[in-house]
Amino acid sequence: MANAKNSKKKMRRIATEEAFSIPEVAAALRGVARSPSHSPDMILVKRIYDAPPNDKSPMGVMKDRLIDLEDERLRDMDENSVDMQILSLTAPGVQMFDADTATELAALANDRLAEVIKRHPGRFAGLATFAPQSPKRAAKEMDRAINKLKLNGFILNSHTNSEYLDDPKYWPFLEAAEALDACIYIHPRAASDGLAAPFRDYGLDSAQWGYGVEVSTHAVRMIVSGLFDHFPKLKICIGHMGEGVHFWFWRLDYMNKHAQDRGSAPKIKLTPSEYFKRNFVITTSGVESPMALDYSIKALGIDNVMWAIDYPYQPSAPAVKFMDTAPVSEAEREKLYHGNAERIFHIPAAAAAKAAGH
Ligand code: 1DF
Ligand code: MN
Repeated sequence: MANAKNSKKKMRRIATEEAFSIPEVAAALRGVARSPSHSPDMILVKRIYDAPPNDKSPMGVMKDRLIDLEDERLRDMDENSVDMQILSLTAPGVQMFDADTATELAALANDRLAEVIKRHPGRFAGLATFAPQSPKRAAKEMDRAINKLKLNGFILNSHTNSEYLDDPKYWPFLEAAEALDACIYIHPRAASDGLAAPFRDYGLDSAQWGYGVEVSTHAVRMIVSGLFDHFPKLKICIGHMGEGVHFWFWRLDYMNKHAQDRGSAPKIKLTPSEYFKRNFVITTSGVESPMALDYSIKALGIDNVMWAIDYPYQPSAPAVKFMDTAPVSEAEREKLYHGNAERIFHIPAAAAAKAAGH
């Protein structure tokens, strides 16, 4: 009924790139932090998982904020009227561990995720993690995560040991994700070995610049390799306003054709921008620019953009303010805030969830 109270009711807010961890994964990352790895991920891994005990710096307290699911996090959500966070195991996930450790910890993280969702119906959904180091076991875990744990999709932190998803060795789990109709969110980690050197200075390793270069390169490799001719229904999500990929549509399409004609790129059925519009969705995580949002909606369509905060790495209040004040119609805001996330991640609409007693 459209009374005054209802018309003032806040739009449902579903935040789609929200990070968490579990103590066991944090402990294993502390082991990585003390290992001789040269990955540029080590800069962040050391700062968060091997912080001195009384480090009260923003990164020093980050581990606690990641592991907390039901205390400060829920208060922050309540204070900002964030109805739901779609949780994902934070970067680099299990991708710096050996295959057996990664497979075991992925299953444990997924179990914990399913438990917390059950304890707080309507407040959390979850993207399952998996170990790309062991593609066949990853495909099995994907099946368990969707069919048994009822999770909502998958998270992958870009490259694994500097290899990308266009490598056919990873295809068993892409086939699984496609068959399960479950979207894979490709989240950043620091650049792969071959890309890494210029990102080691000036804080370029992570969110300032390196993350975007790493994930946009990953997405473009997938597209121009012809991967989506093998998996036409595979859905991939990328954050940070699409990591800039769609800014390059015209040039990508034009130059890919030349690369194909020269024989340096495989022949593919569609243009790169057509694959991006068909197989990708994006989120606004960590990009609160109305101009970038406007371009993204025009380039990709209103059905392909979802709101995100990137809690706890980014504060919730400005992300909410950005979406509350974005220059779009109310019908468009509904899609950005929750409608598209409900469709892509198979989350019951609020009314349906209530009727089912959640
Ligand atoms: C940072 C940013 C760290 C994002 C993240 O996970 C992360 C950061 C380790 O600023 O250090 O997910 N982000 O998505 O922008
Ligand atoms: Mn993030």
